[in-house]
Amino acid sequence: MERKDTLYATAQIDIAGFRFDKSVVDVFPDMIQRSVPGYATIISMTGTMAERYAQPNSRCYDLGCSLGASTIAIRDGINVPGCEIIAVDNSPDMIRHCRQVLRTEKSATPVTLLCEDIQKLEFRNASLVVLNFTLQFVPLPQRDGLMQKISRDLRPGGALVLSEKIRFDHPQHDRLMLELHHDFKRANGYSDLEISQKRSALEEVLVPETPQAHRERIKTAGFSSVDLWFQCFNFASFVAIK
Ligand code: GEK
Repeated sequence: MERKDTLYATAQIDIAGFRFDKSVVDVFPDMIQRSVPGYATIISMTGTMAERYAQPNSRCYDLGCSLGASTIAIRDGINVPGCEIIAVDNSPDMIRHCRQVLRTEKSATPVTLLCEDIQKLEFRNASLVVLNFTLQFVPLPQRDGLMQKISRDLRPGGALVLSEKIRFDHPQHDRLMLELHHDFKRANGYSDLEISQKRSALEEVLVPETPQAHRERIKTAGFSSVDLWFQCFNFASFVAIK
């Protein structure tokens, strides 16, 4: 049964930096649903992207797969023969649990699960690379290199789906989006204490960038086009084509 996220419900004296450990894994589906506006839409449309962009006899990568929600959507969307999905996460607790989740789901498309840092990968023969809320956890100076590798290895006509928490240059607009996100969390049952303690835990761990910064990185890396296909408050998803 899915457990409710109460990790930040009681006051903590010292708030440690957020980590994807066993305590997070246990509540992850509830946590992400109640924290990320549009999460269910983004996951289901990731399947729609797979339907359109997965090429026969190619690989689809799900980077930062957590418990496999995007992996399953990709798997359900693929309708060409000979595809393989590579799902990657550097949290051993996530990978362990994801393996159990995937075992209960049957499909003709094989999934290889890797417990690895996505920065160490090559993306040979990829037709689709999905980064759903993962790039935001990669240290800033390393994001350009990762994007360049993805662009270099993608097949022509291949696609990148990048979903992120974003920030805005205009301070008033940034504040408004932040407040609307907090309203969303409050409406989903999180208290002010939970919201503020989680915010502290993520402070130096999740580093959002502006939509312009994402577009520039993606274009500079060599993609032929990039645009937003979804946004709700300070959460957005881009699709880029090589
Ligand atoms: C979903 N995509 O449900 N290498 C590999 N994994 C990483 C790295 C890294 N360098 N950094 C972070 N992660 C999922 C949700 S969650 C988003 C993704 C969130 C992993 C980390 O362990 C975690 O499982 C995932 O990226 C981010 O569609 O919790 O806000």
